[in-house]
Parts: sequence; structure tokens; C-alpha cells
Amino acid sequence: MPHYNQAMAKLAILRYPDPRLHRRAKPVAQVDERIRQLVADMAQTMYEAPGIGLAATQVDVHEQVIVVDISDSRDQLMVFINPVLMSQSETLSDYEEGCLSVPGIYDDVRRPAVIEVSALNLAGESFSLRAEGLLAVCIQHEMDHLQGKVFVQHLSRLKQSRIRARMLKQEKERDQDHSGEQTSLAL
Ligand code: QAP
Ligand code: CO
Repeated sequence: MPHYNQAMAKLAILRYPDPRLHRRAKPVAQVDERIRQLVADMAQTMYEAPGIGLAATQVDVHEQVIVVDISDSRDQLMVFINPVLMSQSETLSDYEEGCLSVPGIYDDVRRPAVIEVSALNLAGESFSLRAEGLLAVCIQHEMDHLQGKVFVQHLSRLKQSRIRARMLKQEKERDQDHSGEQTSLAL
């Protein structure tokens, strides 16, 4: 993409245990140009990561917006604005989840196997969808983010504290790795 193309921007993704990941997103009042730009930026951020789902919370925007693309071709973007869970199956299913906000960490989470979700699309129209398999997992994972919940919070307290420690260590190592950059520029 040429550098002058400002149509989309890659956004910074918050990393666990950033406290901003625990904020609760507000409903979108109006699906306008600002929201469409946010969705475009979130989609680009997700595709470049690469990931299969991203919630606005993860890019420090605390409004109820989710993007998902579970297709192999990476051209089946799904957008959910103000999503509401209308029903969930009693049958549960385990899936090994990951998260762009918790890089390198994967673990099984048990969730309802089938869900029905209703939401607004980019035109501000209401739609509903029945999802199962990976799509159901992904929508529930992203809807959790909008409530301020990260998937590791489904794991045991012991696992959570290990993951937190590992993330903080990674963060420190990253800071170390980048510490020379400013110095060399300043010379
Ligand atoms: C949520 O997650 C999800 O650790 C979306 O190093 C994940 O896109 C729903 C990713 C699994 C259902 C099943 C994670 C990329 C991407 C990493 C993602 C990583 C690089 C995660
Ligand atoms: Co996530």
C-alpha cells in the first residue's frame, strides 16, 4: 500500500495485563462515518496482525464494535456493532483460544457451542445470525472483550498469574530491546 494512502490505519493493540482491557464498552449511538473508519482501521489491524477477530477495546476504543474473519481466503469480513447474545446452547464445547492482546498464549476455554447473536451492520441495520464452531467461539471471545473480559479470565487463577508474569517479562524485554533506539537517534 502506498504511503500516501490514509484510507486505513493500523492501530496499536493493547497487551494483557493492560488495565484498559478491562473497561466496559459503550453502545454505539449512531453508525456514522467515524464508526465506518474505526471498522476499516480495525479490519486492517486484524488482517496485518494476522488475527481472526478483534474488538474495539483491544485498540483502546471503548465502544461496542467487533470485526471477525475466520475465512481461509481472508476476504469474509464480518462486522458486529452493539452485538447482543439472543440465545446460547446448553451444550458446551472446548476450543483452544488465543488473543492478539495475549500473544503466544493459547489454552482451552469452554463455551456454549451454538449461539444466536443480533447486531447492527455498517449500514446501521439490525441483523441476526446463528453461529457454531469457530465462528461461535470467536464472536463470544470478542463480545467478552467488550465487557472488559480477556479469555485468560476463563482459566484458573494459577494460570492467570503465570500468564500475567510472562507478559510482564516480555514487556520488560521489549523495552530493553528498544532502549538503544532513542539513544542512537539522539547522538
Ligand atoms: C480470538 O484471536 C480467537 O498469540 C481471535 O502470537 C482465537 O485472532 C477466537 C494471534 C482463537 C477463537 C479462537 C494470537 C496472533 C491471533 C497470538 C486471534 C499470536 C498471534 C489471535
Ligand atoms: Co482477544
